Amino acid sequence: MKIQLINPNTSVAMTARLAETARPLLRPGNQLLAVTSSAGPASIECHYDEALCLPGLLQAIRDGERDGAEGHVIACFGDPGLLAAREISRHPVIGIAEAAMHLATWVATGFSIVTTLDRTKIIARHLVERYGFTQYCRGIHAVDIPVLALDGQPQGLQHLMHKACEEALEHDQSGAIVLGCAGMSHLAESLSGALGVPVIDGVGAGLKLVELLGELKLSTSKRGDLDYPLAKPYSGFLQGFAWPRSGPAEPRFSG
Ligand code: 5HY
Repeated sequence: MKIQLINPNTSVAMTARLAETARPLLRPGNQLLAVTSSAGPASIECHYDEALCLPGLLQAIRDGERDGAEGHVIACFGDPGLLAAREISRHPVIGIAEAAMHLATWVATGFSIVTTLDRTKIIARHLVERYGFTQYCRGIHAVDIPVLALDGQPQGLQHLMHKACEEALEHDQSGAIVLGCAGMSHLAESLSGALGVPVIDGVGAGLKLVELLGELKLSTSKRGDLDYPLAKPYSGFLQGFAWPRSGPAEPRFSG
């Protein structure tokens, strides 16, 4: 199974680190296609960034389908464009925030999210509410480091994250941590060992869930609202995004 891991921000260095952490998790025989969005913001840290990362992300999904991907992981904690991505693929598409939150509820009755900037906590809060995890999420905390600065401080970051997670567990009386940024992915295992609680990285979680859905032969339903988009003209610089550009990527399901 070919699984596409999409970093919807344009940091190639971050994609490389995500791929390094994710690749060892793959089941033997499966293949990882790690890609960086070719257009959009350098990092996704507000609603504006989220909105403008979408064309690049959706283009990457189209390209991935063309290249034989049989599942996609959207590696950004805001789960940008998740439902639109599902509309243009019949394969499983998983967002890392939804993946991590689901897993957290299976290993603890309450979890805390630790993310990057104070400002982006609201994006995580909106997702918690949309996914119906309000009764499980006991708190959302930030280390106040911009996404792209996560790369620059490997030593300091481990220490800072450890302290933030410890405080979150104590303050929220929670039993698990959900990492609130794809760029924290490589820290999950060491933090889990140091804190003695499950620390869940959505990138690994998303990848394993795509594998699971693939093995169970469960694909995105094309009945109802997740069917392929309706054909119509798009104008201006989005003209090329009109569906179908050259017919659906996959035959339509009849059911
Ligand atoms: C992420 N932004 O996972 C997020 C989440 C964040 O560029 N990749 C980004 O705000 O920390």
